[in-house]
Amino acid sequence: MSDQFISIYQTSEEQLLEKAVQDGVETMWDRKAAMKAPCGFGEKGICCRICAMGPCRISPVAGKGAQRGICGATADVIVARNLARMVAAGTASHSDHARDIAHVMHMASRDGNFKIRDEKKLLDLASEWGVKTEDRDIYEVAHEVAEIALNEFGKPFGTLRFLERAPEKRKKVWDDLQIRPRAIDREIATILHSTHIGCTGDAESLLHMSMRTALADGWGGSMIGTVFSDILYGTPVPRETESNLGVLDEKQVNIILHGHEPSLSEMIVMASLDPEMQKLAKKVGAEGINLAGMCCTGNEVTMRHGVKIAGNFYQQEMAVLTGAVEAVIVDVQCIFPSLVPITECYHTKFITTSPKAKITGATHIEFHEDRALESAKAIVREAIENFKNRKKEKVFIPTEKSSGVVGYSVEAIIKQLDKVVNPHIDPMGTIKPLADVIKAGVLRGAVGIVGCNNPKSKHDYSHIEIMKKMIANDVIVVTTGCAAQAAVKAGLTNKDARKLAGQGLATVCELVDIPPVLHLGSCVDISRIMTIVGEVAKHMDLDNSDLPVAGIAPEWMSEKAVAIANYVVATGIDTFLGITPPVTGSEEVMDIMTNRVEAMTGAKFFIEEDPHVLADKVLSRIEEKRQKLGI
Ligand code: SF4
Ligand code: MSK
Repeated sequence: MSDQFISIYQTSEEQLLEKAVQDGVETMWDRKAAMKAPCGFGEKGICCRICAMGPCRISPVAGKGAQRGICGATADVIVARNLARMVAAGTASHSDHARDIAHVMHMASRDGNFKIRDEKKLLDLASEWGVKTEDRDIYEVAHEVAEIALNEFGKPFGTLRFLERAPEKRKKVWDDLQIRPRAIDREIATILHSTHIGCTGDAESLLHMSMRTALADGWGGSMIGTVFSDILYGTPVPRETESNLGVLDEKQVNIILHGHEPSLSEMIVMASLDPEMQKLAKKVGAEGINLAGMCCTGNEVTMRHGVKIAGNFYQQEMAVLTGAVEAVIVDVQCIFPSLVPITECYHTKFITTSPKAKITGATHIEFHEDRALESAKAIVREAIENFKNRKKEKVFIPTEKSSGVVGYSVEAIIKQLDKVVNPHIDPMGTIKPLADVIKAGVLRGAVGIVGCNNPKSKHDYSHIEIMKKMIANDVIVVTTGCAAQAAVKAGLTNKDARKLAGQGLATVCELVDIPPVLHLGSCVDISRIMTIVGEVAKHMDLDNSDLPVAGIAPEWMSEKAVAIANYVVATGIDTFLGITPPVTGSEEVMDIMTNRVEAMTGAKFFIEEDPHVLADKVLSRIEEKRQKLGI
């Protein structure tokens, strides 16, 4: 099934790139070619421009070129400092996204646009955080909980609340290492301070601080992003969707929703269902409004509303190349500025909505949360009115699309697992069945496959090859972000994909009625993976690092991915990177990441660009862990 997909997919990709040439459009491939060979210093992480005495490019090869920067910083320090700043930027991005969601919850009201959709989750969180709930209006509770969350960003004392959700053994590791993050903003500020000229000059200390900052993402910003989005917009449940550019519809107004935060996209979904908007679409000659998601926004709206997915990160330019998109609506993160010149070649409107991510040349229609639906309608109206400008002769929509099931929140997974016991007699409501099948060896282990697309790797190829190898070897896959969208496109989140699984996994899939690859959501939803791993560890009275599990980022590209990789390792889970990070210029940093960090956190980084070799390494590490556990 997926082999067939890969060949089909390449055909449509090639067709669109040919169309780009005919239409005189420049794509990322033209720009990549113009870039020629990448800068060797940047690639190794040994270029420093932190102060104006530099930039300093140093050569760690003995006797050749500068050995230290002008201030005396070594390759180890420069590489570690650059990496730490990537972690800070990644943590800031996920966490600022979460802050906005918490603000939205603070303004939620019964008669407003933003409502509480999962009251149980809110009440559970309120009791976890010691907020009184009896005899109180649910919105009063929501506002107090939101205020506590907002204080997690800048509180002067204490450490992050969600850390308490981790297994006791993991908390002890964090305490021993003194890497429990304090306030989220504080960790980001501290690491920026420590990487200023003339501050920390020790690679190990920088990587140690990076882990603390990254944990402020995984167990702070990202977890707040996930939990608060569920409370406001609903905890996802499994539902069918379709993915790939074939979801675009020639007869409808096509709107691409791209970016990350669900607040805007939720309102666009509501606005597009509004009878006034539907009527307007008919009036301009369209059969309706077709929303299609992209990147993490795509994941947010598909798992809560079944909105189809146009594609992942790499396909943002491709979507416009179809000539059939009336508007690309974006908020923050992973948006190519090239969408300006490329949309100018067609009738497509490129609409930015966040003051945090304005792009020169785009149409900026600011999304105001306090009049959210009104703002969303204004944006949708722009798209509809643009339908009449579509040039029929420029339209080419590839036919490829796949169906799949998305929306496996932790709650949904537990509910499915209850199917292994008789749900009418004794629903367990716990992760026990998963722990049992892992212990018994029916499943050898579990992996999270996450992250982006990167032109250094063939589009989606590493994601899909690694997923296929995992499931064939009875390793269940959970996936988020653009990797999850690759899985849907390849048909791997389809329940039929159990045909590709080993016997043990196929049996579990059949009993529990799940596909072998579970779509868990967007990048911030990696916090769901941390939660599941933690629950299995608690159930088995183990630490996360004892479990036969791993994190894999086959085609990562963003600073957010660097933060994720660091918090996953700090959480005790091995992380396999399919793209080499810019750290190879320092032997010490490489040694810490791929070796010494294991003695600290029980997990380490593996760097391997060949997806097949990477998959073999994951499988042998999983067996190593099983052997240690005697299972
Ligand atoms: Fe050069 Fe040091 Fe300034 Fe970096 S901080 S640019 S290594 S002088
Ligand atoms: S959108 S961070 S390209 S996964 Fe979250 Fe995709 Fe990576 Fe952006």
